[in-house]
Amino acid sequence: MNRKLSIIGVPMDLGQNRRGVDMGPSAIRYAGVIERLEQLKYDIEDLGDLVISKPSEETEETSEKENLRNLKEVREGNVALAQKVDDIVQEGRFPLVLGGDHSIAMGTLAGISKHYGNLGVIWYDAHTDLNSGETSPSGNIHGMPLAASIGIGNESLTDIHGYQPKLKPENIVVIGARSVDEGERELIREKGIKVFSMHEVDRLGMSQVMQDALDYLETRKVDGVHLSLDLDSLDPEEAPGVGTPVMGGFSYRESHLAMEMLHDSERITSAEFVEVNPILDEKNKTASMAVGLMGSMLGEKLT
Ligand code: B3U
Ligand code: MN
Ligand code: MN
Repeated sequence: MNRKLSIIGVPMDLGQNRRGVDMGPSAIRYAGVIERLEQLKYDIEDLGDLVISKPSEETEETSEKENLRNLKEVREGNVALAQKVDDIVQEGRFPLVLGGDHSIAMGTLAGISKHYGNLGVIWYDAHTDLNSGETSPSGNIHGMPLAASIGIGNESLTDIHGYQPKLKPENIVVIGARSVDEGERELIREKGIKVFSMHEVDRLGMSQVMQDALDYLETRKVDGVHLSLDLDSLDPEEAPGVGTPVMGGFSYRESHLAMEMLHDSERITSAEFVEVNPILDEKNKTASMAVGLMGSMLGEKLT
């Protein structure tokens, strides 16, 4: 495990239409992320938060036509993030990105994937985020980052950081899916994307699913694994502070196990934790869970 960690916050909430996720990085910091990870003896560099611009009226008009809400600002934020993450990896450090809505995964992956020939991704989410302007029921770009990263969708999203695609569809594993749109289903079938829905987790248990996910990426001979964790993967009863809650999610315990297994695999090379919405949260519970999960992913153990 890389002992050098760089943390960057991305107060982005333009990838969807509920305000509040822009405060995610503050809430995660308030929940003690730096102190928690320092206890694990990491060399931590806190790069602070990126500045995200406010949308203009002109943007609203164009994005409505394309069914891509706040396209210009979402792209700009991701272009800036890609460069930051690129620099972090270049310096030999582990990027830990704090969201913000899930649209920021486009920038994170753009910065990381440049440094890998065959990057793998674990997408831990209630959704598959495989929409494009053509298929999206909402026009929200936070439902599109995985599609954009495999080169599907509007050029200004697919070519962030000047290259595409960032990922091969066969190097993706989705875990926790339970709300998938029709267009996304088609893409999953067409591209053969590996999805462990809640059905598989219920039948096999998290331990087996995680093992299968890691084994699958091993057969793909990936040279790095990025974890993209959307807090809405957890059950909203436990983690209410997320923008798009979907019933029937993971428990905090199951997710801890998943993170510990990921750590023990010694495969993980970067991570992001997204969609914490403190306005909808109870006593910063969801942000605290995010911090707990980061701890497990980075090797925190009781014994
Ligand atoms: N699939 C829906 C809902 C959604 C996706 N990601 C989140 N919600 N967080 C959409 O709008 O694309
Ligand atoms: Mn998501
Ligand atoms: Mn989600």
